[in-house]
Amino acid sequence: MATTPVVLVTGASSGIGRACVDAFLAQGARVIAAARRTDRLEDLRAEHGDAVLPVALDVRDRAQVDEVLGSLPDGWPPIDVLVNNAGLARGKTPLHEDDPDDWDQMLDTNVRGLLNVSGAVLPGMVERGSGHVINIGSNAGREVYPGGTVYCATKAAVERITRGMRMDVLGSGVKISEVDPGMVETEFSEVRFHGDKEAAAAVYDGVTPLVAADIANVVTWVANQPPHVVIADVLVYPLDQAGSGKIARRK
Ligand code: NDP
Ligand code: 8X3
Repeated sequence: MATTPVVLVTGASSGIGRACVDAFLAQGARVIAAARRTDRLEDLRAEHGDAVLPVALDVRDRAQVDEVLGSLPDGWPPIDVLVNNAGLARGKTPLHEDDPDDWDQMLDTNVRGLLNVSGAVLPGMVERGSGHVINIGSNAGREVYPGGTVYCATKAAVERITRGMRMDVLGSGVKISEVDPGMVETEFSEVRFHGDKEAAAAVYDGVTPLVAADIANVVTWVANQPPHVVIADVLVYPLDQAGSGKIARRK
């Protein structure tokens, strides 16, 4: 990374994204923190001052992504590291019982959103001959589980896009990596279950899940490798997980 790298984190208002902001700041980076909930980003700015640039961004909106990332204040670009983290699951019902609006939200955020942001940032990296894109996938991209059909498909798409991107930029000096978390306790399940806190809490019942900082720790490790080293992908589980739904619950 550059001496004082500039890192763009999408989905910086919560969970893994928020933890990545903290971890990169702790290493002396400057961070562009992007999400829709700007009140939370302003809190980040209040806590960390000028090292953070809060940016209101809905990754699904390509025109907004191009406009916002194309008009960052002087002194912020170029972006050295992009953490494509914004993402979500909606619902956990069989496909034939799903609300199609949930499919759209997952596909638009996890796949099109990642492409929109990458499309705005990658050309500059390739032109400069340096930069690092770190995509947050999931163990769910490596397998599928009942009720996770579309979410798993979006994360499988992230895995394919990551591999393809790496081939596309080969020889340019740009690094492409993927970090695949297993079960991490964040707002993820609350979002998945449409705000049902009880259903969300049940996901972590009797388990010691990962916390967001565990993943941020891996993301910064991936970002801090020597110039000639690329961590292509990493799968991170809590001790009590061996696959999607394969969880040891200790009561
Ligand atoms: P959280 O719900 O805590 O955080 C999700 C973040 O994504 C929020 O900051 C949210 O911000 C942002 N986001 C959602 N939609 C959009 C959008 N349209 N535009 C911009 N930002 C958006 O969940 P996690 O931290 O757990 O999730 C982060 C990533 O990790 C996701 O890609 C998820 O799929 C992945 N993951 C999570 C796992 C887990 O067990 N928690 C396991 C494996 C992968 P806002 O609402 O303010 O826009
Ligand atoms: C989130 C992990 O197993 O709930 O990507 O799909 S899982």
